[in-house]
Amino acid sequence: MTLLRESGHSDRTDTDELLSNRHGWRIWNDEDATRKRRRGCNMTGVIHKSALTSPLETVFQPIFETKGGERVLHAVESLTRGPRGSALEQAPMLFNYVRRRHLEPEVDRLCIAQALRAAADGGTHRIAVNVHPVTLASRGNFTAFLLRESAAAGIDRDRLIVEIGEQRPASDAAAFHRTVCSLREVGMHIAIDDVGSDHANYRSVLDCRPEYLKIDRYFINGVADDPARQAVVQSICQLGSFFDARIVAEGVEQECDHDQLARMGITLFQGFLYGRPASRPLAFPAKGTTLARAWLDHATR
Ligand SMILES: [Ca+2]
Repeated sequence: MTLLRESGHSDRTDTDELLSNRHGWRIWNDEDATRKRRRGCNMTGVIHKSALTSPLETVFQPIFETKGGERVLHAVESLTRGPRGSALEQAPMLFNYVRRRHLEPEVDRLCIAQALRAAADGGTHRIAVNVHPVTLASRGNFTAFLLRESAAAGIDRDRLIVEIGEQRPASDAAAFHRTVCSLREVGMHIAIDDVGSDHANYRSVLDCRPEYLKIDRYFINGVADDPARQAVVQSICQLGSFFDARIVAEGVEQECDHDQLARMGITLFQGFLYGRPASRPLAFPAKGTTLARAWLDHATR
């Protein structure tokens, strides 16, 4: 994959125009980039994979577990932001673009490699990385890639959680299934992301037998005052119980929602209430009631 800036370009689409906003960063696969150069496009600021002082930024957000009245760090999820100041800075815009250009396998791998390097400075908590289903079904051995990158970062494989998003199902279901099985065989953990939203469905739960179900924030925000949301959350909890999967509440921002979710038996929480994404995972203490505060202090520094 190549990340680059270009100028003097004549065949822009609306999307291209959007992406050329301000700093003009665009993401190309290598084939397209080569074709552009052959056509004499004037390109500057090329950054190759081998020289990744990447314009993509990795941040981490904690997932806390409540245990005996304490909040213990269970995992950190690595998140990616696009080039700062560009139209792609926010993750939804970045990954919408990536999906439109069918660059999921390349960008997912880039983000994961970068995240594992950034997370390499110790700790025993788990590290969650995000992948698209199509990445798991793509050519190239994704499990081998993940083993290689985690080993290079000195991160034990059983600390890794692979969060499978639901934006677009993989067309090659058999290849997808093989990769999920091989990830599990080597000791990695599987999570289904944003359960309840978009394409998220029970088929993924059946096919992946995940160890985690992450409930989409849509159902979490306002759950304290909404019996309908409570019913949805309860049904996902029951599903998790049947499959022996742990439930993670995503996007928790209100103390009252936290309390309601805790009453419903949820013990894993992620959201601004506990910690905003931060650029570096600290060397976290294994547990401690002040951990959430320490994270917040760090994140807002
Ligand atoms: Ca996720």
